[in-house]
Amino acid sequence: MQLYYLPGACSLAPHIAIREAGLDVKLNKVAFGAERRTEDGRDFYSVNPQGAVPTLELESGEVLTENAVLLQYIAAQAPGSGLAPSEGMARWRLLETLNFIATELHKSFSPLFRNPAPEAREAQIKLILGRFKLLEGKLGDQPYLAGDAFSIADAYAFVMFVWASKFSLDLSGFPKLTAYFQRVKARPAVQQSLREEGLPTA
Ligand SMILES: N[C@@H](CCC(=O)N[C@@H](CS)C(=O)NCC(=O)O)C(=O)O
Repeated sequence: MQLYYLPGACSLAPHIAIREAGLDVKLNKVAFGAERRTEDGRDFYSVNPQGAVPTLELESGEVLTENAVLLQYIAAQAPGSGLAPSEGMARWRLLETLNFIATELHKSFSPLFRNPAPEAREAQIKLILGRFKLLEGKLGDQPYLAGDAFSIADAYAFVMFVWASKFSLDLSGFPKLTAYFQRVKARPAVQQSLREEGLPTA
């Protein structure tokens, strides 16, 4: 399969999940400029009409979009990896957390990428910090969001941490969450993904 990505964007989540699962992938870095071009020079809109990453092209040629769906697809390709509980309440809790990250956290960062005026920025950061507090509540005293094992929800949550660092958000009020993000960051698959995207690993 082929993952279309932009370094440090939300496509880092499926990238991490693929590395955690040990699946084969061709990484295709998309250039976001006046046009959007794949690494091999194609118009990215011809692959995904939305022009957004992550986009996953399967061996069959089918194209899958929407991060929370891609992550579940990747977990399903490696059932032994434990990246997603496949049954019981644990499965529904994982889907709940994935959806929370996608709709409440991920999208609340979007205005920050558009360089808002200082007041709007402050208000948005307050909103985001409130959502990190909720995420910390979901984590509780567990090592990972779904319990003892790393899951696709952790891959997605980690991107939110990368963005929090990018925008210098103060997460010091969330000690459990920051310790958790450091735990995720130390994982070999996460380190590999960061290196492959040319992002800081320390
Ligand atoms: N609904 C999509 C949104 C993905 C998304 O927001 N991707 C961003 C990068 S993190 C992007 O490519 N934005 C460019 C654009 O939408 O024009 C998903 O959940 O995967």
